[in-house]
Amino acid sequence: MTALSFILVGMLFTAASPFPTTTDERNYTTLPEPGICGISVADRIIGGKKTAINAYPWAALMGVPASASPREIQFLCGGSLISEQFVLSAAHCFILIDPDVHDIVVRLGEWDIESDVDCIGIICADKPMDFYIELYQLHESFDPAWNLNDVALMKLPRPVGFTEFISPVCLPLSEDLQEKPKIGRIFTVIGWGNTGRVADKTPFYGSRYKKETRIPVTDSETCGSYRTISSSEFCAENSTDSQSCKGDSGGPVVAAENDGYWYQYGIVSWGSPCGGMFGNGNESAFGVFVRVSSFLPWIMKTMRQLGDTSTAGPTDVE
Ligand code: 4AZ
Repeated sequence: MTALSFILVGMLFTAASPFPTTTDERNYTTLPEPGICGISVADRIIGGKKTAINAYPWAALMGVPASASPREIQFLCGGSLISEQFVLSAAHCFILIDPDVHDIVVRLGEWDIESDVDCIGIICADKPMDFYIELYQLHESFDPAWNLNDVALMKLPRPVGFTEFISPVCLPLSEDLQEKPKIGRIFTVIGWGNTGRVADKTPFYGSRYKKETRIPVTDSETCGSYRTISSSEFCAENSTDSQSCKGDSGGPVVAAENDGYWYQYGIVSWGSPCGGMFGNGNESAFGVFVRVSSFLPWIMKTMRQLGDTSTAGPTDVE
């Protein structure tokens, strides 16, 4: 999404429901434990910032069949695998979809969109897997005008088996991981969004390779020129060289914790025009990210409502 072209004066927004003070363990049973989730090699390919071929195996792409050639997929957004059957993304990704289009595709296990089997040297990944989404849910309070509560969940048609190239990210379920991210903390954002490098583009999408970049958390004022930043969002990025961009929306913002596992703290939502207002890289840059910890109750409730068939127990629909 490009920058919202209006300015908010003096309005305050109600945040999504705060996290409950008592933690209901039962809610968490459908999400994987650290060790099942959060496994990634952390080495980076310096320079191009392409990820390693097996890094961040939860990174997903979301798209629709391309109208010009329906056997190809027009990717629209990123997402993240959070369990065997659920992919987290941004709600605004779905308003980009033509109402006549009913086929939404999630791709897992991708690295290079342009090649069938991805290899770096002699190391090759499994082929990516495409799933048609049966069910998805946008946050009930998603506000498309202001991009508030910009969260969505998609349910895969069947549980996906985890591999070296497809496995979930952990969510910050323990209370110590739910604090507001500290200013200056470095997160990693992952996606196939625009890079400005024409040579790396695909015909339909921003970057052909899965990419990562490191972004610092900044104070909310940095992002406050369009509208007030809600407490269920956080503000990050301060340089046009290292930021999320069009096509990264819905994708994960992650960090490795002391336990060695990777946790998802943010979802790419919106921000200043990437590359700067005039594309010369000189203006200030900012990105606004959905704060995942503000939406844990919603994620858990929605997983149950959509029916989490990856657990043995009966589905507890509210
Ligand atoms: C976009 O257009 C977009 N750097 C996403 C993130 C940011 C800017 C734009 C923030 O989807």
